[in-house]
Order: sequence, then structure tokens, then C-alpha cells
Amino acid sequence: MPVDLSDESQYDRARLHQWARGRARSAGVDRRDVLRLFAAAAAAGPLGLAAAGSAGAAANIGADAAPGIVKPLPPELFTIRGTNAETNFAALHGTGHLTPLDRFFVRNHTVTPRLAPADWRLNVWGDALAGGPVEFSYDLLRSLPAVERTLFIECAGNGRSFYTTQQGQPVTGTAWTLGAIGVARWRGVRLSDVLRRAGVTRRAVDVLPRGLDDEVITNGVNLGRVRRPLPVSKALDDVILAYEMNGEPLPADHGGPVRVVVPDWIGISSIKWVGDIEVSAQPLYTPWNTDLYRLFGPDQPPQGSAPLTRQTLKTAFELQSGATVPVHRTRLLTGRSWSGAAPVHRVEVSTDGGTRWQRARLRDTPRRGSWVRWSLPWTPRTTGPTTLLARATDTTGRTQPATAAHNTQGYLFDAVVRHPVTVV
Ligand SMILES: Nc1nc2c(c(=O)[nH]1)N[C@H]1C(S)=C(S)[C@@H](COP(=O)(O)O)O[C@H]1N2
Ligand SMILES: [Mo]
Repeated sequence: MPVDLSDESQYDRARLHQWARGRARSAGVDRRDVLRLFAAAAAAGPLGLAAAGSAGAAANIGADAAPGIVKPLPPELFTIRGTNAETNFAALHGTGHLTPLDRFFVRNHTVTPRLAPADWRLNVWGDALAGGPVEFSYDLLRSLPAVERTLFIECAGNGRSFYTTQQGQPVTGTAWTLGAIGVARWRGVRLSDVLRRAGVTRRAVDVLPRGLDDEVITNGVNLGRVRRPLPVSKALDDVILAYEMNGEPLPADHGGPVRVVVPDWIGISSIKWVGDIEVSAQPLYTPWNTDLYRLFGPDQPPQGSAPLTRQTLKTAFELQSGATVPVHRTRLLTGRSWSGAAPVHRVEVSTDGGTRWQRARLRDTPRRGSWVRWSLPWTPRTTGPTTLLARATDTTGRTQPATAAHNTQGYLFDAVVRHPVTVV
């Protein structure tokens, strides 16, 4: 029976099957190298060591520098994690629906390249095009019909550190708390318009955008340039090639001059500094859809899960972890909740460690692909430590659980996060 790859669950099953049968060609990377790399990552132990999920030459750089990120990273706004910068959620308090560019998280496998729009070209090629390769300049792209959408980009590993700190489970990769997400207004062109102009045919199965940043070398293994295939159904559906972010030309750190933006899907799908796109009549495999960005571990299918696609459900307070708050004074607790599956329509907050829950007021109209801001007034009556919790429910009916399903690389953490504060 032909597989309908426009159905995400069928796509997942088809991919899992191909993987299990050993049909995976890990595009340019020796499979044994990747396995060796994984053994090394596991031996390096939990969080932040030279793990595959935090690939890059500078994974062990100290906490005061993120070499290769261009924009300023003041400590009030960001926590540096290797080559990456995490948004401090407390720094979003009082900001609008969109994450200001000066505090949008940066996740770099290597370093931010500086690319001039005038020199930039996008090469679309592959055996599922009607003819040869087609090149797009920046000006040509800007002359095509423009679209604008407000969408989050969130790393699949966002919240990863809570597997360890809250569930006592080891994971590898960058030890994000909840700040590996941002929401922006993206302007660009539909990827489908570009693919059609390039002559995409019905033979197309996979679409593989690749970044112009340096090749990724992890533990001596060269994984090549950052790239992850999209099923053609998703590529032709709602994916954008963005050249503006919040009304500004796309900043260098976020993929300027042009990046891919894939609504609802894990951040790695949204390839920055896109330089070429392969349109293939066969399924494609790269380290980013085979060994990385799948779920492995005792609680997962024996061969690992299908490649990850949609993001999960999460909530964060716009408050420092461990903050002190004055007793008998009313303050407005604020935060944000989001889901890759559907709009978030209910948020409940507990100020007593989870005994009593109150419904928060939503400050945004719930919309697909973005977060909702919420608030709840709180007047603490007793001094001492307490735990704040907040949990979201999306319109599929799903509510954040008490524990997240463990996986070795710490992806898709969705459990309610315990937020310690002290009342004084
Ligand atoms: N070319 C390229 N694209 C990339 C990456 C990268 O290192 N190189 N990182 C990916 C990951 S893992 C994430 S989470 C998002 C982060 O986007 P941001 O840095 O704009 O926040 O970009 C993705 N696209
Ligand atoms: Mo990511």
C-alpha cells in the first residue's frame, strides 16, 4: 500500500520502518563513526559534556563567553551554554507577545557566519526536479510574494536539565532550562513557491535544506554541514524562507540573510543561513534525523522513535528561579505557555507546591504556532520557601503531565516544572 507522506503519523511510521531495516544512508557520514560518537557521548556522562546534542568545537567553553555569537549577551538577558545563549525568562517580564531580538535565544552548532545579502545565493537541486539546479538571489527572493507569520522556534532540548534536576535521570546535551524558545514575526516567502519555481515534481519525497555555517565536528567525527530533511508534504505546506524577523532584516545570529522557519516543529528543522536545498525522490538521512533528534532509552521503542517533528507542551514563569518575594504584598505572577500541537487555551497555577490550582488569565488570543502570555495575582501569606507550578492545556485536550518520558538525549521535556521561590 502506498504510504501517504502528507500524514505525519504515517510518515513517522514509514521512517521508523526504513530505519529498522537498515536502509538508512546517513548522508555522507559513516554509520560506524556515528555509533562510535554515540558511545563516547554516553561515556562522557550527563549534561553539558562533549555530547552529541551540544555538538561543536567549543562545547566546553566557560560560562562567560559564547564565541561565535555576534550580538551582545548581557547576563541579565542570557545564560551562556557553550556555543549557545539561553533567554532568561525573567527578562521577558513586561515585554510584548514577540521576543525582542536582543533577547531571542541562539543555538549554534559552531559559529555565526557573516553573509552579505548581495553575495548570498540559494541553490535548489536534486533528482526530483523537472530540470537542473535553479539559483535564487536575495533580490529575486524579495521580489516573490511575501508572507508574514508569528511563530515560535524552540529547541527540541528545551527544558532538558529538568530530566536531571527534577526526575533524577541522566541526559546528554546542552543543559537548557526553559529559555531555548522565542516567538518572532517572520516575513519571507513560502518554500512551496520557491520549490514550484524550481520545478518540483511529484517524485519528490524529501526536501533537505543545508546551512552555510561550518561543518560540525564532534569528537573527531565530521558530521558535515547542518541539515535535516523535511517530508515534501511539510515543505509544501506551511514552511517559510524568512528574511525578516520582527520587522528587521534577519540578524546574523538567527540565520541572516535567509533561514528556514518550520511552524510547530523542533528548532533543528528551521535551518539557518540556508545555502542549498536538495529535492530528492528518495528518503534522505543525515545525523540530524537518525542518531540525533529521535528518542532512545528504556522507555522508548527498542530501535528508537521516529525522527521528531512537532514540539510538545510547556509553560514558564517570567520570574528568576529561587526569587525572593515579599510577604503580604500582592504581585502579578506572569508567564507563557505554548504547544506544537494546538493553541493553549487553559493555564492553571499553584502557589503551594501543587495542592490548590487556580486558573490564570490569558493575555493573548490563543493561536497555532505561538505562545500565550498569562497572569495571576498572588499575595503570599506565610514566609519561607514554597514552590510555584503552572500547567497548560491545549485545544487537543492535552495537559502537561507530572513527569516527562525519559530519553537519553533529553528531548521534548513536557512535565510541569517546579519553580522554587522564598517568601520573606
Ligand atoms: N545552519 C544551522 N541551522 C540551525 C542551527 C545551526 O547550528 N546551524 N541550529 C538549529 C537549532 S538546534 C535550533 S534550536 C535553531 C535555533 O534558532 P536560533 O538560534 O535562531 O534561536 O536553529 C536551528 N538551525
Ligand atoms: Mo535545537
